[in-house]
Amino acid sequence: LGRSVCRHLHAGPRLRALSLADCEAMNRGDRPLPERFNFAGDVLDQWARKEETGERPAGPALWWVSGQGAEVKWSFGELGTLSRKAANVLAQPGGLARGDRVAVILPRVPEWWLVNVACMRTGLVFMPGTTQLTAKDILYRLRASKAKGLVASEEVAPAVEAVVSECPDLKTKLLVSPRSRPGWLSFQELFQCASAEHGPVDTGSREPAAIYFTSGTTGSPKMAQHSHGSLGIGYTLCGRHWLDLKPSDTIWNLSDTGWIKAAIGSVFAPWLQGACVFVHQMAQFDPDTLLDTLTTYPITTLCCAPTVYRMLVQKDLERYQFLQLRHCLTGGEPLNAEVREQWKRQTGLDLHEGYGQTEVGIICANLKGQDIKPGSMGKGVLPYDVQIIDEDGNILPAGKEGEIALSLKPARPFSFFSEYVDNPGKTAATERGDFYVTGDRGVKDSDGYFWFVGRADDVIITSGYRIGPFEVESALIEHPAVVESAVVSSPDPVRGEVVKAFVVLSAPYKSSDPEQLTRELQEHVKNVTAPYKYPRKVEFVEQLPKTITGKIKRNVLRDQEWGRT
Ligand code: BCO
Repeated sequence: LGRSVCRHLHAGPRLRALSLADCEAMNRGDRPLPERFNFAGDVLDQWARKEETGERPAGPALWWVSGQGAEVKWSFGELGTLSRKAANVLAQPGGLARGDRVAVILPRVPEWWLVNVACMRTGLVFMPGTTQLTAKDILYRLRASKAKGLVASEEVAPAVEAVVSECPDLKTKLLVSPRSRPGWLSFQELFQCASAEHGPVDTGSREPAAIYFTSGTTGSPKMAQHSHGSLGIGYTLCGRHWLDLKPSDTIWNLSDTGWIKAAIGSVFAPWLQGACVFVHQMAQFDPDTLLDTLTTYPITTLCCAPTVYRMLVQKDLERYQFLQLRHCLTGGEPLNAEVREQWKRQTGLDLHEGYGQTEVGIICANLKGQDIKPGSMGKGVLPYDVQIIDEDGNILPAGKEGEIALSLKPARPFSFFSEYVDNPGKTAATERGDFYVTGDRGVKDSDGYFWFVGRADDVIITSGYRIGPFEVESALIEHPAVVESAVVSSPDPVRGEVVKAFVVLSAPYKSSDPEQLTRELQEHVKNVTAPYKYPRKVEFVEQLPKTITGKIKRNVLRDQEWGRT
């Protein structure tokens, strides 16, 4: 794609008088959200103009490397031209129109960023998914969302083809691959001949922009919907004060394209600040490749899950001379004080933890320049008023454990998700009195620092993923060996916690070799649902603890795992 960049200037960028300072004022609550907002038109195209006038230093907006010699470097101007071409592909011949939902299941390839921006330009609702999704996951997502379009890579195509006949709403399938495939439109071919003339749709700031699927204790993942304003303006202060980015910075955020952390760290927060987003495709995560990359490329800012840092501190880090690394961030799961200390000792760099959720973005963080209390996830960040509340919605005093909650007064913050689509009951359940409740438990100390305690429900937080036990139990029950199961978290030195399944076996399997059966069940789960959810520990039991009404008591098993009474 890099070679096909047209040097002529973009068509009709609609520049509004919306500055970074305006966005910051909105984040602080000092200014209302504008009626209309489109990140591509109002932010990205402004940076393209600043490149032309020299107000932004020369340097890429997106710098992608494959790890096998291929490289793409796009300025904001080039990103503008190319994403306009992509927008034209989606609109025609893709036949997709404003408000249509589009599932985008791509690995970390440059096209993911193009399609993302193209969806903003055309007003399509972007629905990212990890390439670990299986046919069953894809079917659920396409049907639940009534997606009209799908953009996928070759590795995902067979899973899509296996279920597409059950998705009557899906009318467009675009394949991102150098090869064509029957039944698919070729994104690459259409892109080559697409026009670079496209004016962004004048989207409303509260108009739906993206849907993220999130796991809960019960049922299938929910569809958390975000607006153009919540994503495109909501991360301004986070980009400046947590990520500490300037236009001269280059950030590498490792998150998979399927998670909101990719939107935060690899799209909105960096590009609001005019910084460069660095991407290493890295099909399979490898700590050595990560360290080599930091010594090869001028990455100033690194963001990855605590599990990654836990893996990195096991290496001899003093052997590595990082080229320009100056600021390190982490989030998605709790960071141990000990890992922070080891990273600091070996690299001289602090780890700045952020805590957040798909629904509301970053809630607490150790901002640059703030004193860090090891083990704490920092203080509440704007635009949020973060409190610890009790079961009746009352604010608890410092030092008291309760649920982490965000004030809905004087108004629901604009950076919140708008709703769980088609699920008013679950949307309403996130509110308690004047607060949005996170479902996480914590403590606020007398200095205003927050300390994570754990989930208030059965959701498992492992390697930065949030996994609903029900999804794993549903996968296990499809295996003939499983009569019933209970899935809970279990401690793990590298991944923080892992998924553990307690399994009651059916009679024919009771005499099976436990190790072999464990492997079989693990493979089975990896095939039925996204592999990152598979139980890394399995224990076979005669029966599960239950309430008098027959409900499985996961808490008893979880307490047992964690050595709690
Ligand atoms: O460990 P195993 O090898 O036994 O299993 C791994 C993979 O090998 C396997 N797998 C992957 N694709 C497969 C497959 N198996 C079969 N077929 C396939 N197609 O499944 C297991 C996946 O586990 P993993 O993803 O944890 O892999 P890995 O390589 O150990 O990666 C480690 C991490 C730390 C890089 C990875 O876990 C990770 O990226 N974690 C971060 C997740 C994240 O970004 N979370 C943020 C969510 S958004 C948020 O928190 C909101 C904040 C505001």
